[in-house]
Amino acid sequence: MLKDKLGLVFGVANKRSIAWSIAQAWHQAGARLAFTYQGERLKANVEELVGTFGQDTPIYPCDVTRDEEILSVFENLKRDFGKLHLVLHSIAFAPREALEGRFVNTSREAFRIAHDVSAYSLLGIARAAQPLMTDGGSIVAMTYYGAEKVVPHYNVMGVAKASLEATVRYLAHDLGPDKIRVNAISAGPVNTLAARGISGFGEMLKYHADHAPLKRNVLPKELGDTGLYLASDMSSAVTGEVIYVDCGYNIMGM
Ligand code: NAD
Ligand code: 0WE
Repeated sequence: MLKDKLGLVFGVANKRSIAWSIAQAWHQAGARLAFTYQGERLKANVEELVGTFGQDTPIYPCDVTRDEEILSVFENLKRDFGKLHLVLHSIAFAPREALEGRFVNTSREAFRIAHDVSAYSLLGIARAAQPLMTDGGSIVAMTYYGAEKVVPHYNVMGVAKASLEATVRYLAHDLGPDKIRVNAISAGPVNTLAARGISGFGEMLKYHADHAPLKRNVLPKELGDTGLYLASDMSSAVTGEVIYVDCGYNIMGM
């Protein structure tokens, strides 16, 4: 379904990363992929994972808070691939203390960091990707229900995800004439590195499974399948959307 497509994946930290689930789906559908990693600490992990994709899989360092690192990724990609069809943005961060205390106590600095890493980065990446997406393309970002309803302790991340979702819509409008689609997947809770840093995450998974219509949690493979749909021509008239892949949790009123 993605034969001859070239893709770039942001946000693989380890094998549990949502980015890795979607990258596997894209790879199995025939796409050729490149990856970024956040810092030296994660380089070996990403190298080992992409080793299974063959030797010609480029990997580049990229801390998305640094403009010059985003630009350098796309300079390298221009040299290695020449063009680009698919981008996955699967990145979020807020300082830990902002996810623990009361929302009202969020500092200016924690607010800035959460929005810079989790929302602005999509815009910075989309701007740098656009000149390489000469055949059109698909940009996919990851979001969470805390963007629109209050999830206790998600705090400033919820506000940053609301910004990310609005950024998806404004980018979809702006890049639509270039045949570039921009969408987000709103995933139910998944036990990843980012999630395991949250106290009480185990109870959250159980609560979600108990209250979702399907009475279970989302599987990584199911996020991969939706990522594949959004990357492929199966979704050729879909842009600016937030697609819920949460076993139906978001439809419930009580
Ligand atoms: P993860 O820890 O595997 O992935 C988060 C990634 O963000 C990591 O690869 C990390 O390196 C990267 N990152 C953080 N700061 C960065 C920076 N400054 N520069 C570059 N990269 C940076 O966790 P995950 O759960 O796979 O998270 C991926 C995405 O999915 C996030 O946007 C998250 O909000 C979203 N999401 C997660 C869940 C969940 O329950 N796990 C649910 C819905 C949405
Ligand atoms: O987007 C996320 C989590 C993103 C995240 C995780 C961390 C942990 C370590 C962002 N920043 C940090 N900073 C750290 O220092 N999710 C959707 C998973 C998640 O996190 C929650 C959730 C859910 C769900 C936090 C509180 C309540 C629910």
